[in-house]
Amino acid sequence: MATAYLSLGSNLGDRLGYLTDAIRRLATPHTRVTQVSSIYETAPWGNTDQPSFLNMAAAVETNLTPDELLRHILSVEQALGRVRTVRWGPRTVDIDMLLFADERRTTGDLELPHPRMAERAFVLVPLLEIAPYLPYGEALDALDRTGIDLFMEAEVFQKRIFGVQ
Ligand code: GSY
Repeated sequence: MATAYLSLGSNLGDRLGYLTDAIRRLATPHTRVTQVSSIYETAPWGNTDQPSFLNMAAAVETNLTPDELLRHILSVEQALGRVRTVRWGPRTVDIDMLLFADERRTTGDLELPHPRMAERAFVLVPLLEIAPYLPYGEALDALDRTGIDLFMEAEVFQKRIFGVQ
């Protein structure tokens, strides 16, 4: 089993509904969602002329390979109506694989660690909430966190996804 960390975002339609559905669909017999972060409302980065995002992070334990997990992620995005048209444009749901165990890759469709994760506070704030031991604290300290607001605490979101435990 390997642990992978994912970043999720949505800025179209029922944003919270898309994130909830995405987490439920990520969970399968081969992939267990072990942690979810709080949800943050974040100002758009890149193309700023689009609605604000809800962003979160999740940890999964999986017996898939990185490429198989990527295919699973893409199938969840597609099931939720993600259409990859405008680069950095609005999306129902976006799921990025940030880390997969100690895997390092600098070429191909899947680069690991995600090549731009250390530049984005909307990725690192939720990621370090669930995994404060990851070596990205200094990177986050150097970033501007303006426009990142708590939207829903992790415990409340967990109950929404999995029911009361
Ligand atoms: O890179 C993921 C999609 N995305 C986001 C996002 O998830 N959050 C914020 N705040 N801005 C973004 N710009 C893009 S593209």
